Amino acid sequence: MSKVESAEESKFTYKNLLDLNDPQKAYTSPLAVICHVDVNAFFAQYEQNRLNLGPDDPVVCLQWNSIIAVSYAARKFGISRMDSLQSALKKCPKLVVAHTAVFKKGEPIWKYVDYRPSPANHKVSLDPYRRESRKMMRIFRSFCDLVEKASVDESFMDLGRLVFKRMVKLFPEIFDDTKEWKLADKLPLLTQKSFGSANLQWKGFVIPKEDEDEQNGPVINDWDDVAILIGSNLAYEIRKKVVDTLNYTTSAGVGRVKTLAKLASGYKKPNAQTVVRNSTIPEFLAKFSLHDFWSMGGKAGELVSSRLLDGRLDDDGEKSSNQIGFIRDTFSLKDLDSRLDHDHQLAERVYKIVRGELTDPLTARIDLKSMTSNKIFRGKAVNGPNDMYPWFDVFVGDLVLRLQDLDEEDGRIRRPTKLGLIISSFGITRSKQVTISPVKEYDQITKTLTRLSHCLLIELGKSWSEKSHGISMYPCQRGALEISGFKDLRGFQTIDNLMSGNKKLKREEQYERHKFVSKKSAETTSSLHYESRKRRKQNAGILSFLTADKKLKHQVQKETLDTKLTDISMAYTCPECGKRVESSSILEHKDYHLAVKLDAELNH
Ligand code: DCP
Ligand code: CA
Repeated sequence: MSKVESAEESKFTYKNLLDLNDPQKAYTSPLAVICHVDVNAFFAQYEQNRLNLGPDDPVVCLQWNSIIAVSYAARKFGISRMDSLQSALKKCPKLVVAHTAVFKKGEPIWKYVDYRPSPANHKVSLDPYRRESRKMMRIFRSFCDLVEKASVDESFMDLGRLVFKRMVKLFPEIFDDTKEWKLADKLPLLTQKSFGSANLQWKGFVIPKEDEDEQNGPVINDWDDVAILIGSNLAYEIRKKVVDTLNYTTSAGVGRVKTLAKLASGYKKPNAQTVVRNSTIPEFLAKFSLHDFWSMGGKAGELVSSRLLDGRLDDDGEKSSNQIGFIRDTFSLKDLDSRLDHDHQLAERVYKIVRGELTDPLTARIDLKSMTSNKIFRGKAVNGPNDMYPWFDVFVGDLVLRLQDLDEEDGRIRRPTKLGLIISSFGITRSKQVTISPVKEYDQITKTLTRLSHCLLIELGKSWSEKSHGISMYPCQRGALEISGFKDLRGFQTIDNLMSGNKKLKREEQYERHKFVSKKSAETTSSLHYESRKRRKQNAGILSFLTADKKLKHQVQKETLDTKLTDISMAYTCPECGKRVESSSILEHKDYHLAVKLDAELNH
């Protein structure tokens, strides 16, 4: 058991401890405990599980010709992401090569195929991994009230509340009923006796102090060590739950701030955790160089390196030279400020990073903003709209499957109110967006998105030729559909519901509500500008009605709405040719105009 070697009084106050119990404040407390969890060789582990293989089977995950994940068993053969498939197979002939799932051109579902898919006819699907990632998030959230998803396989957790509860329970002397305390009072002194009765064991690799005797284990000086120790137990329990329920090994880091937790989780891999006590922050940071901090890559990192490290950047000596310690011991905050061109924010960040005191908050659930399905095309693979349409089937299928997944995740029904098309050709990227009514049913979303993507393509083609000074949109180098502006339809009366009760309301009318706007200028484009001013006003009414949350109001307004829409559709006059068109034929009529235009454009 750890030895307690406390000073005469604790460094920490009741406020420091109580702050742990408040998600808004916990990360600022010197007793804070942040955990970072990272799945080992994530995609490769997924494939290993899918193929019923074990951790000793060398597995790589392949995307076309590139290895994108390497299992730890395969790493033993010296295989890395940098290897070509051929060189990896040379290093390990028994290598299990699992290609990611793919969509086939023209098909709206992804599959694992038993042949090597080609990029000309397929699009990679990362859906299986995203799904697993969400399952993991659910586990994390079942433990912890504040989880930040940092990437598909990395999350931060603020263990504050959990640590607080355990600490108060295991150390009843902290809130002793017979004693009064104020927020600013120091916590009671930690004794060997009370530590002994708490019966806590460290979990994982605890970064040792220079003079620490490894046999007796890490020494406990104060309550911050107890907090981190409890954090090491919690991290272990969470990781155990992940491996027991989903069969993924992970690595974790536990420390006072996010930067420390993140560096610590990468310190020992696979299937391990590293624990950094506040008293070992300098020893721990000495093992890293400035570039290892993810916020110190790129331009900021270059500036900091060149201004603070001068000649200390030779590759081999990099780590042993203890860059972090050098910066910490050499520059005051004022020095940093003047060396970094008086960028106060950067100077302060560097000052705190090298001390392990950069108290960044965790960003809880970032609500879904947009979803994109994307494909890079090679050569002349997409040389006109007809080459693009089958990819739209893929994009729409991909997006709808992902919406379906989201629905299953938490019972919310998130539906997009915007569809965007993004095309890149010859270094130019242009996009076009359309507003859509949120529709609940998957087959209806599929049809709406498919139809509108075709229209967007034609619209974008037009503005492309107007604005791109002779640079053709075809062959396209990249195409993407993006849905955004999500609305949660739970409890809302949607257009779908209204329509199902009234056979007169067809999808044609729904189509009428789409308004095309260019993403940048929000201009309404001409040929697809079918709505009259009056009509748009009425539609605005429909939308505000849809967002009202009162059932009674729905009932009352439903009839008026139905009448309005029927009236409108009866009175439709085509702005292109001036013909009056029956409601049941509006869509076909518009398709006719689009086809004529498209034909004219293609044969231009
Ligand atoms: N990934 C990718 N292409 C990259 C990097 C990563 O497709 N250039 C995917 C595959 C990885 C997953 O993201 O499995 C997670 O990336 P990590 O960087 O966390 O790498 P791994 O999880 O594969 O390995 P490690 O155990 O080192 O974290
Ligand atoms: Ca990982």
